[in-house]
Amino acid sequence: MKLVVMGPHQAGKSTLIHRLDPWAVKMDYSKGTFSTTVGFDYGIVLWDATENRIYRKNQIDLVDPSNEIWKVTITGTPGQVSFAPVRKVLAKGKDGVILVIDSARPVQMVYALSQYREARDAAGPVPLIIFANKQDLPQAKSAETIASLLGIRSNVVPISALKGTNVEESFLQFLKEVRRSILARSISERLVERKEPRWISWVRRKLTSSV
Ligand SMILES: Nc1nc2c(ncn2[C@@H]2O[C@H](COP(=O)(O)OP(=O)(O)O)[C@@H](O)[C@H]2O)c(=O)[nH]1
Ligand SMILES: [Mg+2]
Repeated sequence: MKLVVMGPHQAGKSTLIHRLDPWAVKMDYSKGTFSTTVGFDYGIVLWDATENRIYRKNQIDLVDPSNEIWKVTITGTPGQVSFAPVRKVLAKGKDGVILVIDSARPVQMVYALSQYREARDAAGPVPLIIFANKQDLPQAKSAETIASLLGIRSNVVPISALKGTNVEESFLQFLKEVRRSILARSISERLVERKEPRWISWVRRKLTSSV
């Protein structure tokens, strides 16, 4: 399962990825206040879909191999406006998109909105979730306000990547949605591969399921 994390510069993408995978690779240039992600963050976790829990690198021995286990890769993207072509490449072919927004800086919303469109175009019809980050700050706008600023109705979840509030729960919820979408896609791809009319597949399914 391949996920991509998008969002404006300083929204909290690196913090989120490191919260999910403390061993994530981070490529930041840092000198005083002049700090930025120049490349991208990259993390890996294992998801036990049977028990719905996440395992980090140091917990691999605890994984029960008889359960349904997914390797989940999380690729961050550089958030600056000028990096749009890089984001496009990184978002291509991913199974799900996480958009991180700084809820305390609604002026960023215009960048968030353009990245939302970018993500939609680049990733295609895969699940997308919006994390309304930095909810620990008193000036943070609510998830509902963020949703209405973006002009969308659902899938905006309040989190604090810094404190870890609501991160793992929302992430697990999203993994379930991505899993459903991957399975649905692989079924329809198989139908296409067989190159037979859909009604024949339908009859075949009916016949085999009644045995
Ligand atoms: N208060 C608060 N600060 C956060 C949160 N998440 C990230 N930050 C801070 O916001 C700044 C930018 O975070 P970073 O993860 O580097 O953003 P990125 O540019 O999107 O990768 C850093 O100083 C973080 O410590 C959060 O949930 N709450
Ligand atoms: Mg970063």
